[in-house]
Amino acid sequence: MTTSEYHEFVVIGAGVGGLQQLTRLLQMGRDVLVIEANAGVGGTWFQNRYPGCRFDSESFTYGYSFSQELLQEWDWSEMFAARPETLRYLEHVADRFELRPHIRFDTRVVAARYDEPRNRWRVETDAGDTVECRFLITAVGNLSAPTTPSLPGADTFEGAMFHTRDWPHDGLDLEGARVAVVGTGATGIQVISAIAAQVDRLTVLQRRPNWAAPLNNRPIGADEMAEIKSRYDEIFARCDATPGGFVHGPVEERFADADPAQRRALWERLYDAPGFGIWLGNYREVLMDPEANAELSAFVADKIRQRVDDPATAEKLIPRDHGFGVQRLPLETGYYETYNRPNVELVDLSEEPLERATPRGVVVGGREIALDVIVFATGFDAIVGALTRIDIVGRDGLALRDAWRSGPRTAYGFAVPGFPNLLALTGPLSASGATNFPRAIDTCVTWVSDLVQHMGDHGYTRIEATAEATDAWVHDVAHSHERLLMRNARSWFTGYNTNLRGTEKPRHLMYLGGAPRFRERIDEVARHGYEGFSLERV
Ligand code: NA7
Repeated sequence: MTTSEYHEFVVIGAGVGGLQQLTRLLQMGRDVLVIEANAGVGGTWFQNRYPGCRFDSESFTYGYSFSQELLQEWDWSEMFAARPETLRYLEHVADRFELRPHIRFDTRVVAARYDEPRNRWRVETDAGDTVECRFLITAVGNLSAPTTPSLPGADTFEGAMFHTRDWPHDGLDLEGARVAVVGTGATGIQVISAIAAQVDRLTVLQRRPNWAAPLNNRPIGADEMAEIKSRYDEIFARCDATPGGFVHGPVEERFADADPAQRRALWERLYDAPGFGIWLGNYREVLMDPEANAELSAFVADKIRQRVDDPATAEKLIPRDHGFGVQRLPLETGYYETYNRPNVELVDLSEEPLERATPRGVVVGGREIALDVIVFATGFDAIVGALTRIDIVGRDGLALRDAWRSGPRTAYGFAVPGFPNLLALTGPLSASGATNFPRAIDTCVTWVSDLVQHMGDHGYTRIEATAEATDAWVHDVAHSHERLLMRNARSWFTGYNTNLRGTEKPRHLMYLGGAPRFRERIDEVARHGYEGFSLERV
């Protein structure tokens, strides 16, 4: 049965972004419906249930900063909380701010069409319902559209086979199981480290190794949590000041001014310290200058050699095609030591290609490996995929998929010419993909909420990014890549993992100029009456 209802705002997704946007709009007294595909709130933290899933952000920088009461009542148990705790936190937020009545669960948005004469979006769900709204806000997640390689014979495999995002919600007994994990990104590295001791035999199918560094997690005791609570203003101010929105920002000292012994001393300290320090709290030059990067890469390669007993295996785990930190750095707990276990085998797919699945397992390099479980930790169609998987059609029948066929184009990640009143909370070309996500979400929710307040105050009912402002931003985003070695990353940071075929170049999916500059820029746009956007009363 088709029903039609109207809300001023429809928000797609009840993850970290959708929940904050909903809270803010309700505080502003607006009429909002959130449509969520899952049965509960939490987005990424609801969906990803694989063993080992946890933050790489310090827990106390991941929580929302918008409510002092919330900050003071919530205790984090670890520096880097595991998924169940994060999900409990987001459920607590949903309860505390009475968000659930405004969320329609178990409902997936499949299409959205802009009805120009009525200046409304018609949102279609997989339940066959249509909901109309004035503003459509997407909070669909940057890493929520999984990619699974097509493996010949996959349908004949008699064991369990799934993407990490679809890890069975009822859990999976791995005791005595023969398991293969395909992929060694941040997810694969967490899964591999978490399950190696439980399973009978673990086969890691590695296409390319990734650089990884220790998470150095530890519990947060009651005294330390009280101390953190007393410093939240300072902690969030620090996050606001760093390019990545973390407590870690580049050191002031220049790489060239330090001698090799001083560099080594810094790197030893960072390697043993919690979190992303070795990546983001390092000399600026290590992510910009190939020589500085090579020296740091050699330091980390030696760490891998020290931690892995078998020299041949250690060499296979050391990336040769990119330097340290050029791709998103996975943080690990005992990952390299996993390969010292007798029940773990590393298969280098460049030597033994993954040929096919059979009823009993997989064939690599002509040999069959018997398996009970195949786990695809093969990543996501990042930043773009969750949006283009929805059939979004704007003005004059223009489909978002077609508008972005040769790469996403947005004004500041928020808006796309030809798609009036569609606001992507952390869309392509935003800074959020490269930022401690909730900190970027906070920036973006504030900006979007101020925008709709401004529109209401002035009687505007339609907003659309201009083509000129969008072109200029696309150009600025490209420019933001030029200084960084990351520009060549063959990973989800550049869409290389899914969007590119053959000889195409990496794409620009995010602004890499850092969160403070992004914030300055979008605040300036707002100060100038939303320069670069056409605002109309229709
Ligand atoms: P990533 O970082 O995109 O990693 C995916 C991994 O899967 C990576 O090692 C890929 O190898 C590998 N992969 C992808 N396709 C294949 C095929 N066809 N065959 C073999 N191996 C393959 O995704 P994650 O889920 O680990 O992490 C995503 C983000 O989630 C992470 O950065 C955090 O922000 C949270 P490749 O390196 O491309 O050769």
